[in-house]
Amino acid sequence: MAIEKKPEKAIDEASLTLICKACEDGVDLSWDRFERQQPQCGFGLLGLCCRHCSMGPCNINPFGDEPSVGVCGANADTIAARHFGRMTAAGTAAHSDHGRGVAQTFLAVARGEIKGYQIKDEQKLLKLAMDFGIPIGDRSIQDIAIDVGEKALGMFGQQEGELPLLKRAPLKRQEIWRKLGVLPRGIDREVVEMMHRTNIGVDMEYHNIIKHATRTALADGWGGSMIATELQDVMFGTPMPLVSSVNLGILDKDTVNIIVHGHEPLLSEMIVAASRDPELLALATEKGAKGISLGGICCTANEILMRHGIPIAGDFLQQELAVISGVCDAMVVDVQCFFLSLPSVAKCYHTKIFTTNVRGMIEGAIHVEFHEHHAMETAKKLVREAIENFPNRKGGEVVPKDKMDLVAGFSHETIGYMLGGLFRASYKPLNDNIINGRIRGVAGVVGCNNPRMVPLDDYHVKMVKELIKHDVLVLQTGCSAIACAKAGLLVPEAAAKYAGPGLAEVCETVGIPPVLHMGSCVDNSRILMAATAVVKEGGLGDDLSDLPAAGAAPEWMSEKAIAIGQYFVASGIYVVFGGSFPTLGAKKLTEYLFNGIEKEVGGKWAFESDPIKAAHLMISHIDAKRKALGIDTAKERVLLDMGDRRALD
Ligand code: BF8
Ligand code: SF4
Repeated sequence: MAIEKKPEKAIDEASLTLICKACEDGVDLSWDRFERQQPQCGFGLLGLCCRHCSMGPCNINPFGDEPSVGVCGANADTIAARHFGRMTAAGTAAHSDHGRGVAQTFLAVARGEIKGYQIKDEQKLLKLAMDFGIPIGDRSIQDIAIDVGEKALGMFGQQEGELPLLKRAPLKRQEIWRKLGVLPRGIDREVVEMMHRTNIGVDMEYHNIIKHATRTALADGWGGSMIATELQDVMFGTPMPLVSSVNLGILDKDTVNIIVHGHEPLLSEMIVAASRDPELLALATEKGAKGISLGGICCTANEILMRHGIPIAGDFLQQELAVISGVCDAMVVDVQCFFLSLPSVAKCYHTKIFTTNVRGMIEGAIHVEFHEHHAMETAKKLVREAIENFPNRKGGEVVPKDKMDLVAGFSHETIGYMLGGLFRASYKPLNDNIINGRIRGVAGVVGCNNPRMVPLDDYHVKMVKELIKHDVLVLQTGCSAIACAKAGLLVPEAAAKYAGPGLAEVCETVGIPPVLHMGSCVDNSRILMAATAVVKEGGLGDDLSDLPAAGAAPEWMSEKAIAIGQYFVASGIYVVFGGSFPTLGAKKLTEYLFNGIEKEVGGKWAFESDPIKAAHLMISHIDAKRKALGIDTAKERVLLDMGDRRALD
């Protein structure tokens, strides 16, 4: 039985309309399944359940009574730390396997082995080559690209030394990592070692387990994820600011609607091209449709939004709602963050669910396997399938009216151009505005949705509004960016409406929103690069941990979020999570993650279930950093030169 109409499930009208329709149609949604899981296992929620061997499962009593240890003797801190370590490994593996796929395709493109992809951003390729120590001279782009591809692919299986992109971090940060012994040697190696250490009877000392979680997470943020972002930009183009729209109202009753959902842009880039193919457009007309509309869900959405302005249909928990509209003719998924429920939801309508990646199959879906060697062929096949399915709509479709404009496309390079001027990319104006206090600090707000957190998006939107109201510039990725876009925070006009006077002034002068969309979850590496650019610009300390900056994943649910949080903490950033936190039952471990670890890496974790309080934890941290930098009271300390003034005028 589906739930009754429960308006408290979402804050946007489009979702509410379709949640209501699901209810009328008797279709189960994630919120229904979540309710049926209640009460959830308290041991699991607190990180006190272990099933790493068949002497277990073992649970630890959270109230200090027996049992206080598992059969092997592992206590609460060991069990929760092992769990945390494995979550970090899984998250790192997900981002990095994505990165590996991109690197393999890139290398094949560079070698001329596959058609359909190209090298679009040569400048970025050359920059990457320099960071890899690859000679440029008068070598051809193709030769350089082959070396870059081989080097990138080699990072996954590298066994010794240090991953090369960690050299992008401020020198002081690199020294901290080196001294602690957490510089990752190779991406796969750290993931494998994390799995080894968390086996029964290996690493039982929670500091030591977390130390390796740090090494593993760094292999994600400054390794696998960064490779994914960089090579995708080289192949598909580095994003530039553009305008588009968001929410389920982007579906169009009169056109063929194709939703791409998942993470890797290798296929979705081709679907964008295929959806514009004249033959397929003619076929759509023949079938009675007025064209082909493409929309995205989750990070695939962010990828094709950032580079092509393709509208976003929704965030993580809107995936079922897109099908429930009755006008989604095909949903194409690749890897990560889709529900097994999709084919059963689709049964009530006409939607065809396609899986495309051998790593991500769903019972009941149609599998059309994607290989980059036949990328366009597969993309055209999928678009054709959607068109052929258009006449099969069952009637009773509901397309919500609600959609919102947004501006996206803020790579760390374009932030430099937007703020520094078209001919002189620079972070100086941003630094100056942080130093003079117009911008109080910078916050990265990222991550998922979670039916634990109702209404949908509420925590994201409340937190981000509170941050910008207090002059904190917000950088976003993932579903959090989609949530805030739906609420109208990603348009320049949001500055006057929601931002504090200092931030609003800067945004209005430059013409940017107070909330900048930086892409998908692997693109959190862009935030690392932006933060590094701020440090390197000068005037705000000499390490990432000196910056008046903080991070958050308000409605997180995926293991990927733990990996991201840990690499931000390990990079010196204060990170707040909402909803739940996976170690709360382990007191010493939690105290270490929330406090002790700061002495080692400069960053630390926090958990706060109230969005306003969480925003103020971040603001207090930002203020403490301002004080430490001596910029807490000084206003207008820095005199702008004429170039800066022109850039700001
Ligand atoms: O990788 S934010 S729900 S879509 S895990 Fe998934 Fe979470 Fe969305 Fe992007 Ni990221
Ligand atoms: Fe229990 Fe230890 Fe086995 Fe975990 S590893 S299930 S705590 S015996």
